[in-house]
Amino acid sequence: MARKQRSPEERSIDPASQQMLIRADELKLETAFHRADNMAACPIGADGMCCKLCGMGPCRLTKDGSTGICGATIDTIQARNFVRHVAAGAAAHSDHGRDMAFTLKAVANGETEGYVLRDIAKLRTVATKYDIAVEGRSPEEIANELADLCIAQFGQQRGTIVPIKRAPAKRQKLWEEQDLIPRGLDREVVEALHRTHIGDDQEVGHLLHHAVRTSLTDGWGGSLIATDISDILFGTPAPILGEANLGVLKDDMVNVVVHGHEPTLSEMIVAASQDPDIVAYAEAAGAKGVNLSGICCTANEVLMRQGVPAAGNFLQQELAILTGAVEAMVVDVQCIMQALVGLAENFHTKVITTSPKVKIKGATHIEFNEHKALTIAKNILREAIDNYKNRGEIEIPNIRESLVPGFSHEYINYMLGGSYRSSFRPLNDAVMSGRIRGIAAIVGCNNPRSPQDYLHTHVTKALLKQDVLVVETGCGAIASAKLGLLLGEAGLDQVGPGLREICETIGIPPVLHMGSCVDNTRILTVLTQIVEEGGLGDDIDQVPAVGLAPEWMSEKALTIATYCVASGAYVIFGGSSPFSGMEKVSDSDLMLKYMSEDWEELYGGKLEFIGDPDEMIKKTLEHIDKKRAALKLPEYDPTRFGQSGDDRMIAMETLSSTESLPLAEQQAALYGVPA
Ligand code: XCC
Repeated sequence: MARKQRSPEERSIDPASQQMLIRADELKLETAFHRADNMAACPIGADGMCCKLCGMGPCRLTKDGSTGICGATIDTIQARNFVRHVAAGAAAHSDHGRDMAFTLKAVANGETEGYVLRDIAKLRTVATKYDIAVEGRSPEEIANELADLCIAQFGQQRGTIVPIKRAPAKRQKLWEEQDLIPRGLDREVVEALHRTHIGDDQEVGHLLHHAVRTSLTDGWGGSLIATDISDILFGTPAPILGEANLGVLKDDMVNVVVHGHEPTLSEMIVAASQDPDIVAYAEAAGAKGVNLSGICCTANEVLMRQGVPAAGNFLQQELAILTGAVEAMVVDVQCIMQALVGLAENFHTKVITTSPKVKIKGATHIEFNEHKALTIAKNILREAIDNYKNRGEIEIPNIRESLVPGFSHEYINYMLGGSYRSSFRPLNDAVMSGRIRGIAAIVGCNNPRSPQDYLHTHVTKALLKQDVLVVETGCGAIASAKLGLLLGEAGLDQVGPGLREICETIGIPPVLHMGSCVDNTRILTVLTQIVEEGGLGDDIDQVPAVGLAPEWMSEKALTIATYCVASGAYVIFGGSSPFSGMEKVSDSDLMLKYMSEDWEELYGGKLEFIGDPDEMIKKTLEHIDKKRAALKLPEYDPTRFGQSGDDRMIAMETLSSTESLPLAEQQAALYGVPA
């Protein structure tokens, strides 16, 4: 029997996506939205009660007390599956960091083509944090030593990884006491695989302890390395004007969409697209030039540094191809759907894989290597330009929104404190006074099982009204961008009075775009700096802050959740728990108990899965208020704020309405005194 298909409006709240979903139906083509409707999730897998770790199974467990053929209980199976998810996510992010470290090393040795050490200040700051001497040394010497130190973290066998020292002192001590500090990045991932092999670790608490240690190799290891080195090589982000949504594709230019996660190739494609030879080559092909845009986190990387527009988030990768206007989709690693190649066969679009780690059957493979980066980037663009003549009928939704991304923690520090006294003091003060009730980090993916962008933006908008400052990364940030929430003026009438006052005073949007998924480490850095500034506790678990991933789907998201919990954060994920089976068949659900009660006791943070977005909002505010009360901060009261910002707005309106009057009368009107 054919399964019920959702309408485009039920599949996405984004009008550009809806338009492309209608086009897909007209062309009788499938997308992830269609496949999600056609295939219900496997119920046993969805409950986390399937074990396929050996050849005696797969074992499908459905009742309390049932076990796998080896005798493994449901709890053990769920914990083992969780450890493997976390290890995969940590491996993905950390491997990204490893490649960045190798690139830094090659740049320092002058072995690459097209790269420079762009942010020397950040290079010196990071090096100093790791006790690398900087005075009297050339940037190349410092970069060489920093690269060696970063590379060594991966293969280190004993001791503790160095980047962990970036966490608050109290948190480091807690990790040390609980034997949680990773010994080496690769070692923990390998041990996670070993421990979950048939016949190894089978105690839930012991397995989860290693899941937490493995997750720390990501947040306070590989991802931190990836973010730092990206900034050193391509510049630390600062606010820049950009655009988002499918309407950024151009009907008269060669459209090249970069998709995946790593900035190394995409940054070179940006440079190559401006090369006069490439522009002339595109013009000779009858186009006005090359128009670059991005999808997923590669989009975030080039958006926040170069202002390259984002064509969309995870669920728009297929929709971009459906426009018929994409000459090449150039992919690197992670979140790339295999379906792209089959879909592209209905159009002229070339899917070009570039990573030595990722090939897709039917795609064109042009392997990237940093030693010939610019040459390879130009070759890829020539391939796209050659394809322009094959373009057929196109339909580009005329929908795009402006945004201001690029809020690195360095920029937040600068914008709050100014050039001469960069500081988080004003932010801490605003939280302490209650102008800002608390902070929410809303991050993560799209998931075709829920309406695209709805949960992200519903939760974001509700929290802004409650004076919660929102920081975002990944596909969640692109969702808010498309809705206009990442603009200074736009949407300020929809935020609470205290937060509005802050946004107007500093001149920031109510939602701060902090980058890609590896850049969740920027959020950890902000939280650490808030703690170090003083007044909001001496560890991250005391800060009135919550992390949310309402539309998560990737294993990396579970890893991020786990390192955030281990760092002290309350984390709320959308949907139901991928380990919810026991809840259904038994009164005791050990996994859920561990992730909430036990983790809260151990780390001060916890992970919960909440399907209802209004419940997510309620729990977020309750947690923020609980943390405010524990810090003895004034109870949140929106009526106390909003006067100064609004007065200024009224003053400006008064000024413009009295512009034609003599100065004395203008002043009289402004200050409400007789002329
Ligand atoms: Fe992938 Fe980073 Fe998720 Fe988006 S948000 S779907 S992981 S691209 Ni990280």
